[in-house]
Order: sequence, then structure tokens, then C-alpha cells
Amino acid sequence: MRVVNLLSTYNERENIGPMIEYLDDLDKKLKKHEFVNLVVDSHSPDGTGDLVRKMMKTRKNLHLLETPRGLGISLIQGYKYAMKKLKADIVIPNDVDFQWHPKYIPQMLEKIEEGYDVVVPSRHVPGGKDNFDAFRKLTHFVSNTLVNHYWAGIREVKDLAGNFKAIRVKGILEKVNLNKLDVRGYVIQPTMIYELSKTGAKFCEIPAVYGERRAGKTKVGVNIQFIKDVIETVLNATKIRIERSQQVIKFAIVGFIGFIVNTVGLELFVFLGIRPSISGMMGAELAIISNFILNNFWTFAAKKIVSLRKAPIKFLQFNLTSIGAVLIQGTTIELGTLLFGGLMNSLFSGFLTPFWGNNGYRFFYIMGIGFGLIWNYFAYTTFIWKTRQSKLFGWLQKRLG
Ligand SMILES: Nc1nc2c(ncn2[C@@H]2O[C@H](COP(=O)(O)OP(=O)(O)O)[C@@H](O)[C@H]2O)c(=O)[nH]1
Ligand SMILES: [Mg+2]
Repeated sequence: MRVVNLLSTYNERENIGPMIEYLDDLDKKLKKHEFVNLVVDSHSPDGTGDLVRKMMKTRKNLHLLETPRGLGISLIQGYKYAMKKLKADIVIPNDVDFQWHPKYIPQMLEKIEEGYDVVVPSRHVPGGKDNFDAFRKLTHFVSNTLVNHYWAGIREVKDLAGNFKAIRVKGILEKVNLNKLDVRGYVIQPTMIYELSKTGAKFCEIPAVYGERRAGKTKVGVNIQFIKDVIETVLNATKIRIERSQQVIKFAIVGFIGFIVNTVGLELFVFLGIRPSISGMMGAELAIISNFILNNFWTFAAKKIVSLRKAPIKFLQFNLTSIGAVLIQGTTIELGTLLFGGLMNSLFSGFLTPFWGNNGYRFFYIMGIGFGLIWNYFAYTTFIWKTRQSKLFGWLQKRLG
């Protein structure tokens, strides 16, 4: 596979050479992969760009892209260039100061081959470590854990702040709308994890040690840029929070529409003389069709199953997982009316007779809907739009791919 190492630099004259040489050596060792190195440099005043141009004379696989100042803006342009111009299969963004050591790359590529889409070296899984001083520990904790994990709700991986990661292009990075991303600074990191999660990517974290800077100075410090970064981080996290809640609200609206469809169907089929339990199941099937269409094109639009070849398979799969709710509804109505129908009729006599009298099935219908909802929520998030990893059904989840 074609791996593009996306190296961002700002005043990294001393580090960029050794990084490119290290990657060239690694490239020779990895038989299955071909490395292309792309440096995105924001016109570093120390002449990093000139040095790269000089190295390009003896290397065919080295490219330079000059970008405006800002890590976010530079990475976004770099991702696009890596996909469009360099035809990457995998993109691995990294710093060039060796704090994230490129020695982890072979292990990251193995995980991609295993089927993961995004592999994140992490300081927050057992075996991982950082070398932060007290100030960086605090700012990292606030932005990574409090703001991005808890407030924004980005929970796909624990370490959201690092640049280093391996990303599959096909079906994943290519689906991220990079033109829409409006981030300039370091906030690009949690934002990318969030955007990647919307494509349905499978994430994996591997333990990594964040080491010492090889040479040069960090660009993070308390200055105007730092304050801008803090503001951008909080605003961006809030935007993500709102976007995520919108998904829950949409899911609820779709569910409500499904409920109306189910009810109208039930009443219609009962009116036509069909047994209540069967009518309920037929109504439920109509609701399933409406739920599938609305959720696919609206609630989970980002994970939309577009290809016409795949849609029928997904719909069938969707039906199979929802069949639980249909059966639950049928059984609840059938057993309810059979066992407690008489009781219901005597309970709801009098002024409620027009609604409940002899129509006890309505009560069990509502009950069946309740049970069915619980089942559906579990089934949708486990098998269809996969927003959760199931321990119990992990193997089935994988097979349904
Ligand atoms: N292209 C580009 N790269 C940048 C910019 N700011 C920082 N970088 C690079 O991003 C990487 C991480 O920055 P660094 O200062 O090491 O941050 P730290 O590791 O969190 O202290 C380094 O390779 C920097 O050279 C920028 O404005 N443009
Ligand atoms: Mg660094």
C-alpha cells in the first residue's frame, strides 16, 4: 500500500533531515508498503523549506507543500494533497521532532491490515506515557479530557490531542469533508477524530511513549496564539456537542414518525378485519421501512449507505435486526389480549368504552412498542450505524461489517 507520511514543520531545520532519513530506512525494511513523504511547511523563517527542496534533488518520493501559518490549516491542505496528488492509501501525519517516534509505524500499519481504519498511538492506555511538565499536564488534561472527551463527547479514543496516527483513505479519510473544516490551530486533532468517527471508522489505540524533543523549540507557549487556541478549542467542542445532540433529537423525531406509521397501519389493518397481533406486526414493518429511509438519509446522513449495490443488503440486515421488535410487538399483543383481554374490557368500561372497550389490543400495542424500542436502540447502534462496540456480539458485529 502507498503510505504518505504527512510531516508538518515550522522551524524544524535540525529535525526534518533525520526524520526523512529514518523514514527512508524504514521504507526499505517494509516490503508490503511504499513510502511517500510530504512535508507541509508554513514558510519557516529558519529555512526548513529550502533544506527539503535540497533533499528532493536526490529523492523521488519527497514532496513539499507550502502552507499558511497554523497546524490545522497546514494539515487540511496536506491531507487533500496526499489523497489527490499523491494517491495515498494510508496517511500518517506526524510531527518531525521525534516526540512521537516513527518506530511505531510498522505496528500501526499491521493494525490497519488487521482491519482497523484509524490507529492512534496513545498516552492514555496501559503502557503509554507522556513527558509533560506540570503546565502541559494541566493544559492537556483540561483540553483533552475535560473539554474534548467530556464536554464535546468525543470518546472514540482516549488520546485526542496527538498528531501521529495512521488513517485509511478508502471509505474513511476520503469521506471527510475537509473543505468544510474551519479550524486553524491544534484543535484540528480532536476535530479529525470526530470527523473520522462520523464516517463509521473502526478505531484502535496502541500504547506509545511521548518522548523528548530531539532539537529546536516547541511552538506551544503562553502567548497570543495560546489564547487563540484555547478559545478555538472551547468553541469547537461546543459546536461538536450541539451537532451530536442534533443526532439524538433527529433519532427521536424519526422514532416518533415511525410510531405514527405503526399506529395508523395497525388501526387500518384491524379495520380491514385482520387479527390485531398480525396488524401490529404489519404496521411495525411499515415503520421499519420509514425508519430506515429517514435515519439513513437524515439522522446518520454522514454514514449514509450510498451505493445502490449496498443499500438493499443493508436494508435486509436492518430488517433482520428489527425483526426482534416486530416479533416483540406481535407477541405482546397476542398474549396480552389472550390473557388479559377480558380484564381490560371490564376495567375500561364506561366513558372509555369507545376507545378501550373490546380494543384492549391498543394497550398491549403501546406496551409492545415500549419493549420494541429498547430492542431497536440496541440493535441499531450495534449492527447498523455502529456507534457502540458490543462485547457480547463483537464477533457478529465484525462479520456484518
Ligand atoms: N506546517 C506547520 N507546522 C507546524 C505549525 N506549528 C507547529 N507545527 C509543527 O507541528 C508539530 C508539533 O509542534 P510542537 O511545537 O512540537 O508541539 P508540541 O509537541 O505539542 O510541543 C511540529 O512538527 C511543528 O513543527 C505551523 O504553523 N505550520
Ligand atoms: Mg513536539
